Amino acid sequence: ISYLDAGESHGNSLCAIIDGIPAGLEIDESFINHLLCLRQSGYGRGGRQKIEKDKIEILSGVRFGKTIGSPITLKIKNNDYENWQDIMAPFATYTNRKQITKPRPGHVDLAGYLKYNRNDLRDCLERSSARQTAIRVAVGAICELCLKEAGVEFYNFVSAIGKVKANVNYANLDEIKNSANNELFCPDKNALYEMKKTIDKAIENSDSLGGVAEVLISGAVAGIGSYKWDKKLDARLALATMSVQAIKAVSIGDGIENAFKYSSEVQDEIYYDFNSKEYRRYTNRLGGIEGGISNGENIVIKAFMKPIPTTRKGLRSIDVKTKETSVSVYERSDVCATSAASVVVRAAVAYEILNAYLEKFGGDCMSEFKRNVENYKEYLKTK
Ligand code: EPS
Repeated sequence: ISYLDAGESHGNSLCAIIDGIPAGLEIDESFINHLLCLRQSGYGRGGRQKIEKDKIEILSGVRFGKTIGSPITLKIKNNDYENWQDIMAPFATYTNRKQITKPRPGHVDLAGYLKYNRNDLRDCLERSSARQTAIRVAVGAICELCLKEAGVEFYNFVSAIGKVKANVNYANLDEIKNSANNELFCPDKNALYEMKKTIDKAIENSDSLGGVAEVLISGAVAGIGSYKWDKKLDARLALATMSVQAIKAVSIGDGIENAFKYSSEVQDEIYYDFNSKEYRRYTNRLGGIEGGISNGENIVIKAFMKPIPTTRKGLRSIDVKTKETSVSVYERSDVCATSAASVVVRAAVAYEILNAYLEKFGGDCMSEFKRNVENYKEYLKTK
């Protein structure tokens, strides 16, 4: 499958066209809208979320509630467009209202200004804004619906905000699932309290915070991915994760901590489960992928998010028109969006997992896809 998405943060709407989703997939709009709503929530979000109420509109590729094999067109309206039409409509008459000339360190402003030869930094920040992630979540939700039918489930949560780290029990899927009900999607209630306090402090100091957003995937069969460098599952998940705004590092399982340990403290030892007829591991420190191929354990992806670059107090910068030293411009912004990022990373990796599944199992239609997955699961029990 592939998709292309478009839309400016304060433009008319966000949209995407997805190609290659098998025919016959039942589209549960409420599931897509649930994930859109989850992405909009989270302690530390900014004023924009009070304006938007993201809701999916499907313009093509679905009839009587099911996909028909043709490209699926998705749209999410930007409510805020109403307040920006005079400068964001494609043929608006020129005015320098809200023109930006003082780039924010850490944002795309300056690099985009140089690359695309614009005069107004708004031309660059509009597309790179994390508003884009709303449509990505909708694409990921459709991928998830398809994978759900093959027994694959996705869970997103937050394991750190700034210096506050959560104690996560990866074996307790219920605890991880329930974390979606609290304000930061954190499975550790004690850490949640401290996380909120540290966000309050950032608000007080006109600063911002990042954190660690995680995704756990259960039910993925062993054998997804490949030896080949660009087909390796971990490489593809890393690409998807790093493409999410403000994510600056990624690990599969304990990838980062493992670099500082002995091998005996890292590798996941193997046993055979005679009941389920599966090869299992005593631990899952490698996050379910070995040699670029899934091993049947839960796949765990950790995304490390830097603090949002837009801060009320600003940072030293220059005015690109005058070259005079100045302070970066303040645009309304979130203080911490790590919980939102966990929903976005979930969507980004769902797309990659579905692609890897379709490569292995084929799938012009859902019945073919599911039959091939089931046959393979039976085969695995004979090994
Ligand atoms: C963003 C700036 C803010 C965020 C936005 C990402 O937008 P605005 O300037 O309209 O207040 O709220 O994120 C979203 C709109 C969203 O839906 O996640 C940025 O500069 O990246």
